[in-house]
Amino acid sequence: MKFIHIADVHLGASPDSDKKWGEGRTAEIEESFDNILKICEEQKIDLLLIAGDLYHEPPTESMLQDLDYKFSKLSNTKVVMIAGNHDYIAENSPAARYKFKSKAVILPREKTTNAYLKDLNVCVTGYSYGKPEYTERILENINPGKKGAVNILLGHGGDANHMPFSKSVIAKKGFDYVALGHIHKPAHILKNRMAFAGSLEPLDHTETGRRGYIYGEVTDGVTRIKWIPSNIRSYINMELKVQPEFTNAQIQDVLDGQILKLGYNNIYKIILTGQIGEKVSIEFPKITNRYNIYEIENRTLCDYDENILLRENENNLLGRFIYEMKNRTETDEEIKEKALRYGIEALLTAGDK
Ligand SMILES: [Mn+2]
Repeated sequence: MKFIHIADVHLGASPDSDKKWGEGRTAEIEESFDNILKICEEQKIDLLLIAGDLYHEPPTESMLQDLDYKFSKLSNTKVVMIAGNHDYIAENSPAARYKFKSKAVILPREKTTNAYLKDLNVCVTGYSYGKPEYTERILENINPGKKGAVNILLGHGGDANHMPFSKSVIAKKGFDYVALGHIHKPAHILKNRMAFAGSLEPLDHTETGRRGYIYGEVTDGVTRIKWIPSNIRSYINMELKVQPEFTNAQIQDVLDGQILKLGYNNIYKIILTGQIGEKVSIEFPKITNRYNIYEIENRTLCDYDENILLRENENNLLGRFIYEMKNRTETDEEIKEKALRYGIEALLTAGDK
């Protein structure tokens, strides 16, 4: 039995809507989900598990119709999903009433239920959110639904306000696999038995690194899983090291080289390190316009001449600091140099000499 486990797709979300790449992100999130359905079809996946927050907000009826249509095109794959805290199923909401024409199942709101898939001999047990928060330890009270079947738990949560649970309590229940959602960073928390798929596309700049899905197989009672990256864009924190003699053109060169290597599509936070020359005025908008730059953090030190600074500040804290540092003998040269630079920078920035 081959399965794919995804979670936290957040269809309908529009991250970075104020940035130039933000406009296309909603469509890209959907494209990423469509890619999963394509993989299901091509690899004849038996079961697609969606562990909550497929939608960013509770879906409308027309959204469910579109989803149903997409699922109806899968010739081999059955779908079982739960609602999470974002797409919770309120009483009498479209999701509470909707009857799928395809073979997909959304487990009902606010009760432990299972879907037994006879031809696969798989029993998926889970609990759909009916409201945005549950502090109760609901997942810890769910047991395998059918003896002799492959038992899967579909759960969403893991923090204090979203069905907190202890991994070891759930591990003892005897599920063949526990497919989790809610935590956006993918995490394989119990070997081949329990994992957070993580978000399918990163949903804000704190979600750095790759995102994707879990591919699993259950053969003769043995489960094996593997996380596979599949996201269209990643957030990357990238160091850009400058040297005092660098001009704008040289900085551009270094940046071009690094981004070429890491991917033009990705969204970058640039962390500037090294030293910027005293006479260089860097024109960042000009340099970074051709890329997706979320933010630039300047951690550079200016290229000061300590001797001039020392002469000009003989009678104040800055001068004393430089004097003391330069005359220290016990420290390693590199550390001394760094301490001197950081200290000068701090004192100059504080403006309190
Ligand atoms: Mn969630």
